[in-house]
Amino acid sequence: MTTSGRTQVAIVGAGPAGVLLSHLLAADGIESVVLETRSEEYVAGRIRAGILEQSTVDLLTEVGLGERLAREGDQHHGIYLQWPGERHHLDFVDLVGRSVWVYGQTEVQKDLVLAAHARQQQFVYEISDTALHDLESDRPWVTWTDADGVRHRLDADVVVGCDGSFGPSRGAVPDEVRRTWGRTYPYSWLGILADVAPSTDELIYAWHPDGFALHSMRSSTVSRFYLQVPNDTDLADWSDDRIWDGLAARLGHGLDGWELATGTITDRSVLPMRSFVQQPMRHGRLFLAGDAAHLVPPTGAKGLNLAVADVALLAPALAALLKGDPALADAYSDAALRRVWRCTHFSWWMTTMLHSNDDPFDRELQLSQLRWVASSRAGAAGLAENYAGLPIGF
Ligand code: RFL
Ligand code: PHB
Repeated sequence: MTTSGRTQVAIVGAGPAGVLLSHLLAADGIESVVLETRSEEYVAGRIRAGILEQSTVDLLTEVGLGERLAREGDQHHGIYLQWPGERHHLDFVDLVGRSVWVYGQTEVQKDLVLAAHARQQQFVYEISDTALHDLESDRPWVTWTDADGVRHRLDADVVVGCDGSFGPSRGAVPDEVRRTWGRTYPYSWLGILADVAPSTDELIYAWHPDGFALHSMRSSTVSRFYLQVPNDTDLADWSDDRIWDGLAARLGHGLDGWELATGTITDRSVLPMRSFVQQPMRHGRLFLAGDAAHLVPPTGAKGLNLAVADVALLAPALAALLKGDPALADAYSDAALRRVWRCTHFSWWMTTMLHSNDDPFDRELQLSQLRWVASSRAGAAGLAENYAGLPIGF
């Protein structure tokens, strides 16, 4: 048996891109249904990004999602850049007049889902076999199987693929239309979450011959750390002691009396590092947003912010399209890709500057680059402008 329904916008994926898009569309009086393979609890519990750009915070605040963020988020004026024997602070506010916020993606997702429930947003969780149909017509449709094995069909005016890097949407653009670029880096991140107060007031990005390390945080009692590890690293090879010793060495325990405090590790995982872009971000009545269209390595803290920027452009474009004006929808892909490529370059640049390898020539170039960024106002301002984020309309 197949049940059928109809909506204006069918959104595939209930990550931040999908749920924020449904929020922005609802504010414009546009109805949507959000379809998701995972359970609501699984999506809410995923540990991911930690840094919000100024324009992300501004947008969330403007659309009524900024209350807890203002209360619990932690505004950071900059970051520390470090290599053995030296730690330098870059003050983004001084350099470019913008700042960033520490507020986990988990918290953003909670705020989005609470607001979605309050407006009685229709979600369908735990679906399988999602398939997109007739995308080149004015009446595209989506099918899936629910948790009880029942097939469903949803007709829409527009389908938006917010289904991340493993969803079906990007592959629904025909091969002769889409163009892709990608890079897999020769290292991964081992990420941990620990019950310990941060040992720093702002994030530390550390170059070290043993590999990159990052000291981030989630709150005054929870810290987040990452270590560069080889691809295919087995977590079983990394005992708690090995993780803490690696972090202490790379983050400069003992440098000018600085100490790394340790605590109970509550989550650990190994993350591959990839860059990927697919364009165009629109084909017929299918639009792509967020990780469905592009991936960046996390060193620039851009993935979530790019997803937010995409839907900030897409929501008004779809609202206009559904009212008969296609101009913004026609311009969406080019407008979004301008920022996507800027962030793709910045994330690649931060990644290749900070991750060590065995090539002595690369090592000297990296150290020279780091010294330049830390000592030249022009170098520091370039990093600050990209990290704190360009305005949505850039
Ligand atoms: P998501 O969050 O992956 O959501 C996609 C959703 O689509 C669902 N899905 C399907 N639904 C229906 N049918 C199907 N066939 C489907 N297939 C998949 C998935 O289950 C999922 O729920 O993509 P979205 O919304 O585009 O959001 C992107 C962000 O999640 C991502 O870019 C960031 O997390 C990246 N990222 C960071 N971004 C930042 O801006 N700042 C950071 O500090 C930062 N740190 C990070 C990160 C990502 C990380 N990981 C785990 C990759 C740190 C890490 C460790
Ligand atoms: C995080 O806190 O998870 C985080 C922060 C900065 C990054 C990547 C991840 O560049």
